[in-house]
Amino acid sequence: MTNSNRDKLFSKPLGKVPKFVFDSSVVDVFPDMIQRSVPGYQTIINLCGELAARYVRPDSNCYDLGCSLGASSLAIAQQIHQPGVSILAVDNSAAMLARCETLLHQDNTSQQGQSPATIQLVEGDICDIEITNASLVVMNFTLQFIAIEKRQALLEKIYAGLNPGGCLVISEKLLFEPESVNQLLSELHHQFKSAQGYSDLEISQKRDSLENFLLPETLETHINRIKACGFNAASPWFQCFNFASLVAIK
Ligand code: GEK
Repeated sequence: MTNSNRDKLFSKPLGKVPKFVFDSSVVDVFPDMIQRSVPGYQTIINLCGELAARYVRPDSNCYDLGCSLGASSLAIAQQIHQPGVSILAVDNSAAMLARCETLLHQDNTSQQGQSPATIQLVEGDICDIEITNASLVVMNFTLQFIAIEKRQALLEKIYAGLNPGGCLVISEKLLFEPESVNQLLSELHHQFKSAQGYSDLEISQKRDSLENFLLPETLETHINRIKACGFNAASPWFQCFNFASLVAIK
């Protein structure tokens, strides 16, 4: 995931800011954009590898839902030593998957394919794909882009496709109550982005672009939904400002 171009997509005044899309201009800067926008991103990706080491079983599937450039899939693959494991990396952006394929090929060459797991790229909507025989499902910063009314059905499908003892990771931007706390954590996130070199103009235009597209919910809403699907246990394991990662075990 190196050689990323610097994200300057929102650096010039855009007038009416267009709705965010995962197109080739985003793909070109994506690793830089996500590292400088999501506090704790790399920690969360690394943890997916640790969880893979614990939960992935031989002859099972892992799903990376909203895989973008495959960061989570690679972290998972590096920790898998069992035979017969397929990692299905799913995204509905053709531009993302095309770049992901190139990066996976480079990684495979540089690391000489050390993992016995295979990574298969699947172009599709995560709400439409089948999930079967899964020992690990990760959804890092993707559920937030799914229409709220589709989230329960998606979680139920994941639950049904996980084998007993299987693990689900959901990482999201969160909403907080009361509004005073939400405001504080948003401001701390803003401060984080400033410290990463984003100008106030970039931060505010990006926020406008994501308005009504990235739809955060409270931690309580996420936990209640996860439990309503039947998961035995669910807990946040990481939080930095208004970003968190949750783990749930079937
Ligand atoms: C990472 N997980 O680097 N079906 C499939 N993919 C979707 C859908 C959908 N309905 N909606 C959005 N996406 C990655 C980062 S980025 C997060 C995930 C971010 C895809 C979209 O194309 C994009 O690649 C990804 O979800 C979200 O750990 O940009 O903030």
